Amino acid sequence: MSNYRSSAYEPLTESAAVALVTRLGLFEEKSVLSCREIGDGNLNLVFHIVNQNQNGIIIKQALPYAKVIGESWPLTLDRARIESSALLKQAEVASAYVPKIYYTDETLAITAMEDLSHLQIARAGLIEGREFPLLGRHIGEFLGKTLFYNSDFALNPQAKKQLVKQFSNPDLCKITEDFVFTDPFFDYDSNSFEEELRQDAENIWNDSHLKLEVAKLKHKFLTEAETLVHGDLHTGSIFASETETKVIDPEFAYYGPIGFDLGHFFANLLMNAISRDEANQQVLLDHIETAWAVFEEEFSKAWKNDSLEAFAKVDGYLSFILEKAFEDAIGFAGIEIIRRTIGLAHVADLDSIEPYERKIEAKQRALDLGSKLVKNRQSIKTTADLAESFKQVPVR
Ligand code: SR1
Ligand code: MG
Repeated sequence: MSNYRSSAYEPLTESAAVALVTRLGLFEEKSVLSCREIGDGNLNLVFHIVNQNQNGIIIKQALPYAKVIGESWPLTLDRARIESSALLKQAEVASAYVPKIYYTDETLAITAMEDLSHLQIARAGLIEGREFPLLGRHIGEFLGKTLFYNSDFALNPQAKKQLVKQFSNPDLCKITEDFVFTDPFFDYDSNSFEEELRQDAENIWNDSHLKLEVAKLKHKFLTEAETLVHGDLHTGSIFASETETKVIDPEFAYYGPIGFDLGHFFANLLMNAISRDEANQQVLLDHIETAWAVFEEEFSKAWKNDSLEAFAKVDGYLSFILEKAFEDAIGFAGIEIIRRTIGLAHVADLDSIEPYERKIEAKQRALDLGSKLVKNRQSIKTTADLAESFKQVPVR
């Protein structure tokens, strides 16, 4: 992997992307290359370049503004550095679960990485009804390893604080602070929802118990620099197949609460479950159960083998950390479900439900579930309790 600083930033075109990979020698000489811009996310350009044998490379380039909002929302290009650095840190302990990086350029805000087009974005596959049998296991292992080995439990205090500095990510954290933790809980213009949900949204805005609990969870996001989190681990940030899982797009990475990524992963599986008939929901709840069990197993194994913390062997300390992570995860999951339903950025799992009346009912159920998870997180102690809470939220 090589790292460069060009003299000036400019957004790439498809032909400029081809010229770049040719100049870098990322394909064999005389390759016949074709390129398509395939970015369908909110923030970046993504170029898929393939040769005559269909071997490919991805070039991802950060834009200086949020594509989903428009040029009026400027965003630092530094997130390209954050993303490639996070992928490299994650690869140190969980290389099977992240794309390989071939090249980065901080000024052009570019990362060249492994083409994963033999896999499918998990959200799209789950919407089609695919099961991805190893998804929960793989995400549990990825999180158990990356969240432990980048925490104070595995690092010396100076090294950890260097990483906190390296992964200081104010612009992307601000997006989360606003669009995840704040705006959906007030009558703000950035929110977006069907008129039929207005009463439900108003109920949320007027629910002072819910708002107090959201405030506490936001405070955790703002202040608890426990470990290097992915920061946006929804099912659109995961490529999967029957046998492989790769976590992409860690541009929101920063030092945050251990439960944050777990909560977002759980939430996105629960929203997919809500979109399905009851008979097809269990597979999502099973993924949640497996992800947590494998996370707990990996984190505990690493704690026992590799903890540098003097108190690591004190009875009850590991359980305290895991219980806190689980409770936080449930709360973060609830907030993610609410913001994906009435906030700025939605998920196709809910938005694509047909007919329209069923979509509205599913979204009402999502809002009820989200509120319940935030408010009752202290009494939801296990993934079985979470599954029960899910099942007990009726379709209205
Ligand atoms: C303004 S960006 C909206 C959302 O897209 C990203 O994937 C994050 O989830 C962010 O909250
Ligand atoms: Mg993303």
